[in-house]
Amino acid sequence: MARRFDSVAVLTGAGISAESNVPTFRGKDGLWRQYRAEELATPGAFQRDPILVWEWYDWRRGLIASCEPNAAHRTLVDMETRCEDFVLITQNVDGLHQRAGSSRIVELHGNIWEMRCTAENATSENHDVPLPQIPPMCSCGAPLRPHVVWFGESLDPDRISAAYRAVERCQLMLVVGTSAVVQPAASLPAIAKDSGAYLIEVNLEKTPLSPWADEVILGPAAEELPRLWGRLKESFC
Ligand code: BJW
Repeated sequence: MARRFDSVAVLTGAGISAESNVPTFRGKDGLWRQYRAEELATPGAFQRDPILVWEWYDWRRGLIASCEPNAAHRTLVDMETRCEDFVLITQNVDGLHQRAGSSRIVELHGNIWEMRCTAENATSENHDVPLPQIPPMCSCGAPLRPHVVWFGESLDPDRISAAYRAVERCQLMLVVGTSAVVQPAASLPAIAKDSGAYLIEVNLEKTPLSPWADEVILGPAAEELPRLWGRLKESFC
């Protein structure tokens, strides 16, 4: 590859953690009991039935706690180490990028290991698995909620601004393991492309983003990302 990339942005979704055995949202394993994410990851669902929603998160926290980062997560650590202007934007809440060793991360949809008081909005870290009490309660007496972004909720303005800045200036954007249907994250690659970036998508299947990509690599991220890195290394930063 003759191009040189001094600035790199990466967008990841649930597919990058699939080979760590974290279920994706929209795949065949994307259902918990009979529910889809769209039915549980909403403020309305939490208002109607906080116990049901917390049971879902408790189940996911238990699963994620037993999972390890995979070769795709580790490849992104290598890229970050090699490149001064590197931003990893993730929609994932599982914390596996941090556990792999990534540090320049924008967590667009929050983190499953953080909770927020529904009365005072104070946030706290919590790694209890399983949760001793559902719903977990704040010391002020109000229920806690997961500190994540649900459908219909706004993303943290500082985080989405950081993501926009990264995609507007990057020369290379990698999009890994996302169905590219959930906004505003799904629009980030198009912004990068419009700003002149070279766009590479890695996914098991084509997505609405694929027609815009300069390269679409079909295959599992834990195999394809290390292979892609082997090819890109010389063009990096
Ligand atoms: C592999 C693989 C392997 C598998 N290797 N690949 C504009 C138009 C229309 C609607 C909207 C709009 N703007 C906003 C909206 C509304 C809504 C939205 O986008 N709806 C769409 C569904 C249409 N967006 C919002 O509400 C957002 N808020 C917002 O925009 O506020 C302002 C506003 C509100 C309302 C109206 C207008 C403006 C908030 C979105 C929050 C999303 N939250 C969740 C839950 C987070 C907490 C939690 O985890 O519990 O985020 S939903 C869920 O989807 C989660 C994910 O981060 C997100 C994306 O999913 P992802 O990562 O792409 O996973 P999958 O499962 O979909 O895909 C996996 C992919 O991996 C697949 O492609 C596989 O092929 C692939 N794969 N194995 C490589 N081994």
